[in-house]
Amino acid sequence: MNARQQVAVWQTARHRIDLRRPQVMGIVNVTPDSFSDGGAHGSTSSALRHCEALLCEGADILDIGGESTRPGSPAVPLEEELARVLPVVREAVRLDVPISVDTYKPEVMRAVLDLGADIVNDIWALRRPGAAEAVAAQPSCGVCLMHMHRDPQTMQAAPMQGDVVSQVLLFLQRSAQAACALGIDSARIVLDPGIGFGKTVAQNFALLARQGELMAAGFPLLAGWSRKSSLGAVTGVESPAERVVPSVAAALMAVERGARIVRVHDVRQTVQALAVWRAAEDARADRTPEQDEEKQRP
Ligand code: 9MG
Repeated sequence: MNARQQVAVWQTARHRIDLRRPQVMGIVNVTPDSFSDGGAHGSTSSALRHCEALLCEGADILDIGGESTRPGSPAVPLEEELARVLPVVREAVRLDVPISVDTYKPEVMRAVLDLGADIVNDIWALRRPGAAEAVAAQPSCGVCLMHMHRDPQTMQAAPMQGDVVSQVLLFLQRSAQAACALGIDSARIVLDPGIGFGKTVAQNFALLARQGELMAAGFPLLAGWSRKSSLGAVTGVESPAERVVPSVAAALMAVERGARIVRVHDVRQTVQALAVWRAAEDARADRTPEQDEEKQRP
């Protein structure tokens, strides 16, 4: 299955997201320990200002999270995560844009879906007890199922072995099948290779180089390269906040290879890069078969 044959809509609680155009998911960290923004959006009002700023920059979806997924970062207690995320989600759902919440805890999933959130973005792919049931219980919310090797505390200690692309594909296919078996409609599901989650730099780039193989699962793909350490490794840019150009380059390459959603910190720059990509795509689509034949004649 190539990019043009992919499913064109992501069904979420309040929005049917049109995936014919690549979607930019803006990251809103409500964490004091966030690896890339130093916790600048740690309070409700600054998080909401950040939501509004990302929308002005062209974000199509907002992804709000209350626990850092940086390798080695500690798990946040349930009450703390609820206290960080709920006040932000309660206001963000008024912004007339799909609201995604990055969580693996079923209690948080239920609470944010009750507040009107549209999407659950789960780095554990609904493998934590009760998570799949929490999502299945909502008639139409969207869900992103991500591949992760081990867990955020231990994933870099022993990265994956063998052919990472085929293993990730198999995992994503099985995760989607398990979700569908619980009654989650396939139109609600998006898959994500989980860049950086228990993979070496070479394995992350293999997932980008061979991203087309992941399309065989038959679901839209989300790619999250933004500011990740693999980009630092190949560019020498140490500070995550300074990895804007590498992040935009990776997002663009992921879209070129078929990703339909990119999860990014730097929305404005990504939107601009994708406008250039789209202009070229539109120009290609405008070409008639006759014009193509004409061009090929000597
Ligand atoms: C929460 N989070 C951090 N990185 C991510 C990625 O690459 N994909 C998704 N879906 N979520 C992520």
